[in-house]
Amino acid sequence: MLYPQSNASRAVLDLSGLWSFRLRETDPWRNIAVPASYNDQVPDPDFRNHAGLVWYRTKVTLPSCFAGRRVLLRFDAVAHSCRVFWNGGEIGAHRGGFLPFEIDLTDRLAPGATGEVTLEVDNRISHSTLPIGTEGGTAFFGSDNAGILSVEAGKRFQQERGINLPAFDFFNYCGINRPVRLCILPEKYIRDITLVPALDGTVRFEIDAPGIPDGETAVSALDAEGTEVASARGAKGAFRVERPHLWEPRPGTPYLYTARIRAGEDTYDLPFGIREVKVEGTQFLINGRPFRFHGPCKHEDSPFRGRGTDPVVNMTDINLYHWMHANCFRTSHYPNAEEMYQLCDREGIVIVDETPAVGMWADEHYGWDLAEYHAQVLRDMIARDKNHPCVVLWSLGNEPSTDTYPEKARDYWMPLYRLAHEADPQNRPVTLVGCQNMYERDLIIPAMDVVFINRYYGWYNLSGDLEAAKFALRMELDWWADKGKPMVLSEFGADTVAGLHGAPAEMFTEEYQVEFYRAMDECLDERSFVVGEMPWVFADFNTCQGPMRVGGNRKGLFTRDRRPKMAAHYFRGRWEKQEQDDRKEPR
Ligand code: GCB
Repeated sequence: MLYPQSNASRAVLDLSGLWSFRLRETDPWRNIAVPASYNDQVPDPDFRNHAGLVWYRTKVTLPSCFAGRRVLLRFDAVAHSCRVFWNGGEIGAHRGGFLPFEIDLTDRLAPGATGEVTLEVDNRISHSTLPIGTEGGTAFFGSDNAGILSVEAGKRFQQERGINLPAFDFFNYCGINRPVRLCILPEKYIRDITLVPALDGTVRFEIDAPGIPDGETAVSALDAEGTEVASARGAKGAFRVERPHLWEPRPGTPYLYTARIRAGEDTYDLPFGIREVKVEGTQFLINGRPFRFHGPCKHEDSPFRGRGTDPVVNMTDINLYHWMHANCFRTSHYPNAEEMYQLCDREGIVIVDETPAVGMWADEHYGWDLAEYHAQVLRDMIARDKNHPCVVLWSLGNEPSTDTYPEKARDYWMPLYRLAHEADPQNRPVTLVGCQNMYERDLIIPAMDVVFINRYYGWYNLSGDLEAAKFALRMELDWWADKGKPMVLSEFGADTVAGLHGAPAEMFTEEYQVEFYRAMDECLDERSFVVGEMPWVFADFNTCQGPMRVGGNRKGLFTRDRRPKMAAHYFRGRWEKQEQDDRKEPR
């Protein structure tokens, strides 16, 4: 699905602003800002902790100058599922809170007329949503005191009120988290574009424009100055850019071309980069050169907006990545807003794109009926993000159980692994992010193109003892060393209260966070098959309440309002040096 665009043949009307909102069907309507999570916009625990349906409503007018045009109502993301009503009648529904969907309003909204759109949004999480809710089981953190009569009764009490606790460690921010727009297009229009660039400048293309003859379809490639450098006719084929400027994941060099597509009356400008991603032996290659991932994982989380999209927050965050000399992040634990990928295309930051399959750590989860829906989400994510040069790797999910029933895990994940390869026209490498577990029993994580493992030696285990943590990590790395795969330490971190200091360094102090990273890095630097480190996490973030969380998850290198802790300075120095080394001689 193409991102909305205003150009010579298309217009976009942004429906951001104040909408009417209510938590219960019987409540009076009140104001709420869109796009943003609703949870933090009202200082009322009902808003923060609500589990169930909520309603949004607004008026939509189509200016009369758009007579004869096709009109699509596009939602970039509504968490977690919703039904859409037009003037009271249901016109569509969508499952999943992190990917876009659109509804055709052409026959419903006449030029010059006004209609009313109402959304019934469901934020409940369960065994059939991604991410996963507990359905009365153990929350992500905290003791479940299984078997104690009164505690079990308390859990049933929660469940009867529709409350499933998140089986994941981030706040269940919900609502219309991303922009809503009216897209006004020619009656027959370009529905999708696929580009597959190669290093020699050849770009294969396919244009999906239903009802428009191939003869009326063409593409021209423009360089960064807007000069045409290649062209081709037809809906499918290839063009060749001579002496191409490559898209490189380095600040200042992510060269972007534009594919200007024409089909009938419609036109669409799609930025693209020429770059190649490959795994060879224990190396991850971008444009044939070994690439080392260094950048913290990232949540969509900020004060006031919750998980709501904000271009200023995005820009600030990416500039902090540049400040740290970070070159990548993982969209932990769901596909991010499309604006972020556009920004990273332009800024040369690499993205590992992850589905919202998080919280599948319960041993029994392979018995749930999720595989088909998971496959759909994976397909949709790839369809949305396939053309972005910044996306170099797909992540099928985060930290599922893979060691209790290794065969069941294999039967669940391998079809998804194959699907990701088939669905991606650029055939990027695929991974699944592994939990700290009995890795020697695991059949799945070692089978991925790149091994991504999350480890908390020195934090959740061997707590406070960094010598023991190093000993254990080295022992594990020995085990991975002969698997012949590139590896990334895809999470490691320590909760740190900004401003809390200690000599000697103890857990939760800024000094401990730095010592922790220094200790882990010492082990990683000894291994050439380790091609990256992704500290957990970029910034402190909001999460569910629990005895191990004081005002959210504090493992940020930055506070939630983006002030650097000492560890941010540590990585800034380390990654600047790595950046210089990488420039000098490829490993
Ligand atoms: C993990 C999870 C991440 C958590 C993190 C933590 O392994 O992947 O979602 O937030 O640990 O801080 O515990």
